[in-house]
Amino acid sequence: MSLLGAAAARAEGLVVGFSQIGSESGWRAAETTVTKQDAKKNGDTVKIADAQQKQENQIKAIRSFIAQGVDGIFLAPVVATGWHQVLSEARDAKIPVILLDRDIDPADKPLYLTAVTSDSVHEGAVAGDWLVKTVGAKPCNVVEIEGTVGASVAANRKEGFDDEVKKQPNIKIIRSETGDFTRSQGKQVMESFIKAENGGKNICAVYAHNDDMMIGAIQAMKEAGLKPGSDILTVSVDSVPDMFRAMIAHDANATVELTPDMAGPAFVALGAYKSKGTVPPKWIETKSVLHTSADGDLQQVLDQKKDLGY
Ligand code: GYE
Repeated sequence: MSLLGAAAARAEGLVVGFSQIGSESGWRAAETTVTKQDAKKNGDTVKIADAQQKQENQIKAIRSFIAQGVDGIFLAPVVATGWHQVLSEARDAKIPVILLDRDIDPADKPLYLTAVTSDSVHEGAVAGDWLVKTVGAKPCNVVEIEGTVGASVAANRKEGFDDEVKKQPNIKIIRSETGDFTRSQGKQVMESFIKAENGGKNICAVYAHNDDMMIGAIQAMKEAGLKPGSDILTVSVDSVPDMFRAMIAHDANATVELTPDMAGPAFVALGAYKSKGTVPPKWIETKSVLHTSADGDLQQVLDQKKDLGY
């Protein structure tokens, strides 16, 4: 059955436990909001446990959801490893687990029903391709602000970007450090890059694994007297409203969009599985779209974001 068909037959009144990572980014906050909206719209109940970025809190939340006998568990895994034990407990309790927005160790694939995520290697490649096309043959030193260490999306966005820019010998990634997906750490990391690279004069572009870190980096560039978006090019991932505002103000150049509505397809898949035994595909992929400051429709796209939990 197609997922749309499954949507029509969606079972109502599901009780779902959602182990959410935290609220490290604007995208994450929107995902939480839209999950609550999805549940409400369809007569389901979602219990959200905020793990404050700690895997141990996620493990505790999952155990508590198992004890409560929920119909299903949504898990946004902060890191990729260390899930085997607790997901085996969910399987033994016959409670289906659906991953949202990040992946886990491939060896643990049998322990979840499906994963609703974007292709984060592709997102990195889209960002890299934009940079390659934008700088052409000009020499370009790139600094990279990485996401949370151990998170699948950080490793994948790095890999996709690296592979793409490797094709152009004039582009070099000169520094790479984690900013843990937060604005404040993105700013700090950029400050240290600027200091280490001749007041920023050696830097041609910044790649950040999410927009929030880039917004922090934009702040750091401005405070150092640099013009983000022209002195230093920017490309990041998420497409949060503040990044659209930054692009409209010409402080930023490009962002790869991913939807914060990962729970919508997860509810559909869980409903069809619970009511009819329909086994969903192992991966439900959401789309990634590039937006740049040269687009003519930034304001319209920004206005539409209100429907996405932003
Ligand atoms: O891009 C970032 C967030 O896992 C896809 O996590 C998600 C990422 C998102 O903190 O902003």
